[in-house]
Amino acid sequence: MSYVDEVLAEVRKKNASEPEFLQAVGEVLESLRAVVDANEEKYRKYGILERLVEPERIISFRVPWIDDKGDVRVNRGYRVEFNSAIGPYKGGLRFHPTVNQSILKFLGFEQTLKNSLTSLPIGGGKGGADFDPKGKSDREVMAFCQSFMNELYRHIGADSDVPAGDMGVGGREIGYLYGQYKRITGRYEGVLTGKGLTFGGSLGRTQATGYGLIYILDEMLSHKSISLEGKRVVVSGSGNVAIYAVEKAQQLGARVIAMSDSNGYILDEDGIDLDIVKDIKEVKRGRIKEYADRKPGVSFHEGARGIWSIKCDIALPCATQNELDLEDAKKLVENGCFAVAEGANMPSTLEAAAYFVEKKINYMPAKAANAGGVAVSALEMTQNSERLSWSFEEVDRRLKDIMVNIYAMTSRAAEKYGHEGDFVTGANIAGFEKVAEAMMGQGVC
Ligand code: NDP
Ligand code: 2IT
Repeated sequence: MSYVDEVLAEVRKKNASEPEFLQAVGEVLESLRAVVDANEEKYRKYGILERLVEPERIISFRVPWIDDKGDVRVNRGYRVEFNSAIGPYKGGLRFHPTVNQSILKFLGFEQTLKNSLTSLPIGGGKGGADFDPKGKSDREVMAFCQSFMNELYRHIGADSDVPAGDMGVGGREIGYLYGQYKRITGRYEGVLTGKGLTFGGSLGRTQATGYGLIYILDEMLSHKSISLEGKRVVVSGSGNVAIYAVEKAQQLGARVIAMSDSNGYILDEDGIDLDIVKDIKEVKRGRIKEYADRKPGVSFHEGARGIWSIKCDIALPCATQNELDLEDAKKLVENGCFAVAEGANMPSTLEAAAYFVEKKINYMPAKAANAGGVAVSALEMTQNSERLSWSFEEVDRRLKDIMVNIYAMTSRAAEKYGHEGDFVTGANIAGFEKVAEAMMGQGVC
C-alpha cells in the first residue's frame, strides 16, 4: 500500500465522525501523491504525513455568558493549534452555530498549507464557537467575547498563537476580544490581528481577503490574455470577503451582478451598488434581501444556491464550505463560466472541484485564492513588532506582490509534477513542501 493510502486509511478510521476534516485531508493527500511517491523514504522516516494530519493541540472550553433577559447561556469554544512548523499558530476565529471540531480541524489543516503559501512565517490554527451573533445586541456580543477570552487568553500570545476574524468575527468582535485580553494580562501586544486602526490594526486588513482574491484571479487570467473588463461576475455571500472582492472587481472594470446571504440572492443586471450593500451589511447588520427593496429593478430570490444558475463569466464563492456542488458546477460551466476563484474556505465540494479541474476552466482553489487575508494579518504582526504602521498603499502593494507570487508558486509546482494548469495540485504541493521541510528540519516534534 502506498504511504498516502496508508495514512488516508488511518485518518478515516480515527476521524470517522468528522466529514469536513476528512474531505479537506482527502483532497490534499490525493493531490500530494506525486511528490510523496517521489520522496517516500524521507517522508516516511519522519512520519510527515501522520504528523501533518494530527493537530498539535485542540483546546475546547465552556463559554458561559448572560443574555439581555438575564438568562445564563452556554456555548462551546475551541482553539485548534494545528501546526507550528513555520511560525506561531495563525488563523481566524469563527462564531457560527454550525461550528464544531470537524469544521475547525478542516479549517486549521487548510490554514497550515495556506499560510505556507504566503511565504511569511506563520503556522496554522483556527478557533471559534457555536455562538450565533445574528440578532444579538452589542452588549450580548461583548459579554460573549469577554467570556470567550477569559479562557482563550491563557493559550495565545503574540509569539505563540495569533487569532483573527472569520465568519461572524469582524472588527467589533476583535475589538472586544482584544480589550479583554489586555485587561486580563496587562499586555498591549499583537496577539490578535484585524484590530481597529486606533489600536494596532493594519490599514488594508479589512479589504485584504477580497482584494487578494481579485489580484490572483486577475493574475491567472492575464496569463490567458483575458481582462476583467466588462466580465459578468457572480459573488456569493455578502460578508467581509464578498464585499471587498466586489469592490476590487468593480475597480478593475468587472460587472458584478449578484450577491447572496444564507436566505437567498439578489440579481442586479445594472451592476451591484456596493454603497447600498455596505450600508445594509456593515452599518445596519441587515439582510441582503433589503437591497431589492432599496433599488428598483432588482430581484430577490429565496435560496442561496440558486445564485450558481445565473449566467456569468466568473464565479466567486465567498460564503462558506460546500456551498457549491457538482450540479452547480455543471450549471456554471454549461452557462459559459470560464473562471472560478474561491474566497471562502472549501466552498466547492470534492466533486465540484474535480469537475472544474477536469473541464480545465481557470480554477483557483481557496488556499491560494483567499490567502491575502492571513497574509496581511502577518503584515499586521510585523508592524506591531516594530511598533510602526505602514500606509495603505504600502500594505496593498505587498499584498499584490504576495498574491502574484502565490500564483507563480502554484502554477510552477503544478507544472513540475505534470499537472499544468491544475492549481489544486499546485497549491497543495507548494504549500506542503515548505511545511514538510520545516518539520523534518526540526526533528520529530
Ligand atoms: P462574514 O461572516 O463576514 O460573511 C459570511 C457571509 O456568508 C454572510 O453574508 C453570510 O450570510 C453568508 N453565508 C453563510 N452561510 C451561507 C450559506 N450557506 N449560503 C450562502 N451564504 C452564506 O464572513 P467572511 O466574509 O469573513 O467569511 C466568508 C468565507 O471566507 C468563510 O469561508 C471564511 O472562512 C473565508 N475566509 C475569510 C477570511 C477573512 O479574512 N475574513 C480570510 C480567508 C477566508 P448570513 O448573514 O445569512 O449568515
Ligand atoms: O481563513 C482565513 O485565512 C482567515 N479567516 C484569516 C485568518 C487570519 O489570521 O487573518
